[in-house]
Amino acid sequence: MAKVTFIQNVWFEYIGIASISAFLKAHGHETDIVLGDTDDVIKKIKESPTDLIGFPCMTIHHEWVIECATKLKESGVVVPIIVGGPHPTFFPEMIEHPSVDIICRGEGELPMKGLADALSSDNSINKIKNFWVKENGKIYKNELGNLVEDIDSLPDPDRDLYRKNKYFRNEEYAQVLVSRGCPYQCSFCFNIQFNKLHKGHGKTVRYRSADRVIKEIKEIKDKHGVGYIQFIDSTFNLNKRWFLEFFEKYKDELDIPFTCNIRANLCDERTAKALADTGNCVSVRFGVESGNPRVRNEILKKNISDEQLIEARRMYKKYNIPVKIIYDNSSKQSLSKNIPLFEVKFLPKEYASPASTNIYGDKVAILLWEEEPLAIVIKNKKIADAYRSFFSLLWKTAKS
Ligand code: B12
Ligand code: SF4
Repeated sequence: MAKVTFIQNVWFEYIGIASISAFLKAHGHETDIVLGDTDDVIKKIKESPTDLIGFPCMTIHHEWVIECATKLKESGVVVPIIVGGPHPTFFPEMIEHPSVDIICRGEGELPMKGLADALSSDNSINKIKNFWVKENGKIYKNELGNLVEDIDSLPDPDRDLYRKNKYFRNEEYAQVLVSRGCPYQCSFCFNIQFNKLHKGHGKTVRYRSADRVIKEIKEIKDKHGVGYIQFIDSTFNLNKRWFLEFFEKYKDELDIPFTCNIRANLCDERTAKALADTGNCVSVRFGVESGNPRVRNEILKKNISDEQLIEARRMYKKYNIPVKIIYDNSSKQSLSKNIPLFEVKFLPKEYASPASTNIYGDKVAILLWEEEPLAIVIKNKKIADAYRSFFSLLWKTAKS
């Protein structure tokens, strides 16, 4: 048995980490999580020693992850440090940093079990798929394994991991994931690169069964008193048959308010009615990204027309379901000009988040908050690095 401790400075329940934790526990390992800034982390790791330290890492966090890993090593921590999540998936060269021992590309459940098994039996760790491993100065760049084909075979996310902490204990809402993957090719989203990376490694779009999700929601309601669900799947209405079956069951078996993310071009009367019939749909969210159809479709490759957005909005209005849209602040004028059905409240510029910014090596799509949106593809690594630091700074400033 090995003990794995996850570390993050974001006070948020990550479903990916909760899923890895559940898988490790199901295979006899122990898990823990430490949340806080670097000093808290060092103190807590010293108080409660572990066999392996794991950091989840989005691009926006990569500088902090390196800083914290470095300070952990400097403080005398000798257990391996592994980093997983979107950033090392697309920037595996993160392994070159002296404080990082292993990086994980793509899904983490199976490889983390392999690593925990190896650590508890003193077996070699340098052949585990999805990992790049540094050992005695040499880097082993292992190939990707297949994506988990049947995601129902994974245990439900380990909510106790976070909810044993008093910060999360009384949290009334929970995020729930019903699927993995998206087949669309929006240029600013990680899915296009994720799908390319996993070509030949199994189906990227996968669903849990409707019954399994209903069971999970009942359990978190009973065990953790959850009274509000946010479905975090990027595109909930991809599979119409699944969607209709799921909400039919939701209507019959659950009485909990929820929100979900959908794609406007996939909306129709039946699916809007199915949501309304549950009596619990608080709102749906969809990505408009830009009010300017040229920016939306030619640059961001969203592939959704103004007419489809307007029709989706009309449909939800008919069924009394509020719509929240995701768009870039800069498109204020073109949004209200082209898509008059939306009643939009704009946040001041200071609140704009770099949500529409994604940096994957030379495949960068950045929206700047100008009067008119400006999308740039950066091929030069130095400029990409500068933008990365800029957005990281923006995030730090927003936090403080
Ligand atoms: C839900 C979500 C959120 C939620 C919560 C995050 C959460 N619960 O995980 C919220 C709303 C908070 C959020 C916020 C943001 N998000 Co977000 N989010 C997502 C979303 C839609 C789903 C995440 C998820 O649960 N996936 C399913 C699980 C199973 O997969 P996973 O998280 O990737 O984890 C697996 C692997 O990555 C790996 N893994 C992950 N961590 C680790 C750690 C170790 C040690 C190992 C071995 C493996 C490993 O194993 C996991 C299990 O297989 C993703 C897109 C997506 N579909 O994944 C974007 C995504 C992760 N978000 C993204 C971004 C940009 C953000 C924001 C920066 C947006 C903003 N400007 O505010 C903020 C950051 C806030 C913060 N300070 O952390 C980007 C990240 C891109 C990048 N290059 O880093 C993504 C990929 C979407 C995109 N635009 O392309 N997000
Ligand atoms: S539809 Fe949403 S999740 Fe799918 S590729 Fe586009 S932005 Fe990403």
